[in-house]
Amino acid sequence: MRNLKLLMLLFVLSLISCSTDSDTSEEISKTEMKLNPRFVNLENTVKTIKIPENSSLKTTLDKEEIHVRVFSAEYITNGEDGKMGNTVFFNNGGNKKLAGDFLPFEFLDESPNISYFVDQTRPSKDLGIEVTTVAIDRAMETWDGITCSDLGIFQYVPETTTSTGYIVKLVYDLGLMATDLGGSYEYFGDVVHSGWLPAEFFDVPEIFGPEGGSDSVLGVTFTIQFTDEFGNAVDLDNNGKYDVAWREIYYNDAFTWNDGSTYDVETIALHEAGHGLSQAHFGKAFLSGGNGRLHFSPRAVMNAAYSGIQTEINKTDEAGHCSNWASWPER
Ligand SMILES: [Ca+2]
Ligand SMILES: [Ca+2]
Ligand SMILES: [Ca+2]
Ligand SMILES: [Zn+2]
Repeated sequence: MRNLKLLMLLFVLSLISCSTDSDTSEEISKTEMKLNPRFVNLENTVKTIKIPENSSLKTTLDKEEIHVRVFSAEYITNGEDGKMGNTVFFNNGGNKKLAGDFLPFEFLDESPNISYFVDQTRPSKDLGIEVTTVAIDRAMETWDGITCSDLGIFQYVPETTTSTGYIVKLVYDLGLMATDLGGSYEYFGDVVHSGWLPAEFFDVPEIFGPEGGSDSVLGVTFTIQFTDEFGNAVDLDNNGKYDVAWREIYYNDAFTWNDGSTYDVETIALHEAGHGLSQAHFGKAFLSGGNGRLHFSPRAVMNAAYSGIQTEINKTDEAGHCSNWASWPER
């Protein structure tokens, strides 16, 4: 009986302490934000691209051309209004989270080293193309500088001089966007920074959802994968991952961009280049207080929303990078 009384007392005390906690502690009022990836059907995305002269695929396949299609999109938000970045899979009927990765011994450029290209035809409204290009170069060098991997990141010299962008051409050709923003179904490097696009692109509902993303999405990386002539995904190296042809990055010109302050080009370029190097979003997102701002635990370059300048690789970012690239190109 005495034990029961003691138990009751403890129970009441614990109730009191709980209610006190929820009034004063931010920990309790934090809400974890979780988003499931979206799965989208897009018809007629298979395109034939010319295999560049120096590509090992040209000799292996003994072909002039190869087929590609869009595999996924990963976008980062500005972290306001509780809106978080997400991943979209263009699976056409499937609803499985799939993984894609570069081929270690077959490639469209001249080596297993990672090539990149910065489009000079789509500058931001806020900064000169030379300023944003140097910021993107710094971001690429930061990933290259990680010592667990030897990516040998280099600047690709494309065979054609048209503007880059399978995606930007595709959305126009499919009638998903009214304005022709150029682009071409050609290879411009493993990781292509395709430049700044207007709000119209970031409001294409097939990619960014029914609400559109022009007021929340800062940048997006698309994965373009190899397919057979019928558009079926291929896994030429049999590693259980679909083969990535290249990745394509776009920045939202509806935001104001800066070099060294918010919204910082190098920070977003570092994040997008992380996707370019096969890394997914990482870190738990919390909504705290009433201001709709997202906070992350741990804070990392690969968080799904912007939370201020990050131009150095966080420990968890590095762990993710190394698990994927430490033994590249041997697997
Ligand atoms: Ca390469
Ligand atoms: Ca390195
Ligand atoms: Ca594969
Ligand atoms: Zn992202």
